[in-house]
Amino acid sequence: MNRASHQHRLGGAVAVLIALLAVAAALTAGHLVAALTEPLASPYLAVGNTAIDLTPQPVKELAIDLFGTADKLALLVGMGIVIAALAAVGGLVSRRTPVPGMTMITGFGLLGMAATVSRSSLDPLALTAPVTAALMGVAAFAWLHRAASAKPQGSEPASARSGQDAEREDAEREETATEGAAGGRRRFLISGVAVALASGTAGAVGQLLSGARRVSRSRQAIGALEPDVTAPPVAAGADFADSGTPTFITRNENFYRIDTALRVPRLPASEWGLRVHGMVDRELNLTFDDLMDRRQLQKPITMVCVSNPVGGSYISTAEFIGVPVRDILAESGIRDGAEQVLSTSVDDFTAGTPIDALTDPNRDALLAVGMNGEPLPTEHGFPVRMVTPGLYGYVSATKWVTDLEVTTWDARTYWEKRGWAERAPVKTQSRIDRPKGFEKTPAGRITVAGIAWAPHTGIERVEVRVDQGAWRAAELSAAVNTDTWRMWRIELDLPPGGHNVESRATDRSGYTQTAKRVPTVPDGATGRHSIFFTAE
Ligand SMILES: Nc1nc2c(c(=O)[nH]1)N[C@H]1C(S)=C(S)[C@@H](COP(=O)(O)O)O[C@H]1N2
Ligand SMILES: [Mo]
Repeated sequence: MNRASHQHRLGGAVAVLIALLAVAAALTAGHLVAALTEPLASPYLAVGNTAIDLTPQPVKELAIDLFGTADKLALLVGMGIVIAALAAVGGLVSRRTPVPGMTMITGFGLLGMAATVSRSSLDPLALTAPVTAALMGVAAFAWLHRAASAKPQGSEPASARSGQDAEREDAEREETATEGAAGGRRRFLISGVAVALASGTAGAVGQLLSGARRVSRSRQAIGALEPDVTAPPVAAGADFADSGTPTFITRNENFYRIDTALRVPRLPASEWGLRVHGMVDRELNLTFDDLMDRRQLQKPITMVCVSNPVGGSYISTAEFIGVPVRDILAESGIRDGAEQVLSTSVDDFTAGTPIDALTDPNRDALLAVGMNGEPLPTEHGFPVRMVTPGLYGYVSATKWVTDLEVTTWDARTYWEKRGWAERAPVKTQSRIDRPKGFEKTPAGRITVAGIAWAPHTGIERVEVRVDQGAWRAAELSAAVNTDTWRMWRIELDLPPGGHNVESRATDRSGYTQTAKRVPTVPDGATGRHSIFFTAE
């Protein structure tokens, strides 16, 4: 006698919906608890950060090539799709009993806990987030499953009935089934909406608590910054923006952004602290107020990313305000044999900067608190970051910096472990901004314009040539300081047709940028930028 057909089996759509709702409950409950304990332990982010850490370097580069600065958004969306697909499978294999789905959710909970534990800097309290997520997911799944499987009242298990009785009851049940099913549906509907609402609320509250608001209040409280040593005003002729170059100062919202942070660390100034230790005479522990009490400089500095390809846009200039790193190192003292300062961010990024560059009285490496007159924007390192003129960002510009360790070159950093160079001075390069590649311009007189940079050395000359002809010197914009980019432009008279234009920069050490093309790995791309366009 086969009674299995009487056992309730959920419809596919309902099963998938239950699983999706349970996963939403798990993720949002975890997010809320993480907001109250350790925001970086939010399950979604913990998994995403672990995925970033585990992704092989070539795949990461491919992702950056494909998605550019939207690579993290792409990852989050991709994760959402994968999680939803897994949830759908979990729902479909649980149509008769909730056990397979509950097992899957528990399994993912354990993975989340492992991901959290593997991030060394997190407090043990951070584990409460994945634990809550798992418990909530399992509970929601079981509850919704029961609601959806609710049978008409009064029916008994098939095994307790005789064959005849069962047949009669089944016939009777046919009549009440419609009513019973409607009741079950209603119960499932109410439960589902309740879980969805609770998840939405938990997610929203978690988002609010997790710091965005506290940080914006903290930024507002600091207000406009007043440096002790102000930079001379930027000369009017410092850019050729009307000829197509960028403006000399990049607005904060246009400043390029590169970091490994899936979620921007949100650290109010009151919770920030800097530990200076290692090969020092005196360990220092500074608060934000301690830093604000020290001498602050204002200085325009051009920052460049080592991942900037020839002709690329990962270069910007801001007027930074901050305490010279050399002042802090003078306070702590540096012991013999020290070679680099290993800086660590609140989210465990590390960079290693040569001591020479930081203590050089002529190079204003800063612990920056301000960018273009306002406190650092959150995504550029609020409340404090490093900026070092002349060195690529990955070795010198740690955002959300909380730890400086004076050490030797033996200590290896985030990007060094991934195949990038130990030392990385910015290479002398230039870029053509107008015309754009494959642009059509009117034949005759046209202005070609662009930027050139040799941070901390300074630009001496930029030359341009068309169609492999003779190099001609371009006009340079007013120099601001040797630590910033220089704009250039040149007027050409061109016959109709296709043309190729190239630029090359020479710095104040006499070095002319090489034509040799090398990729960004391991210490920065070289090669001439060249543009093909049509005059007609
Ligand atoms: N905490 C942290 N700081 C960081 C990074 C990072 O990933 N995390 N990236 C570095 C790199 S590679 C560069 S080029 C600069 C970019 O700074 P920006 O985003 O303000 O332009 O920050 C540096 N500081
Ligand atoms: Mo970078």
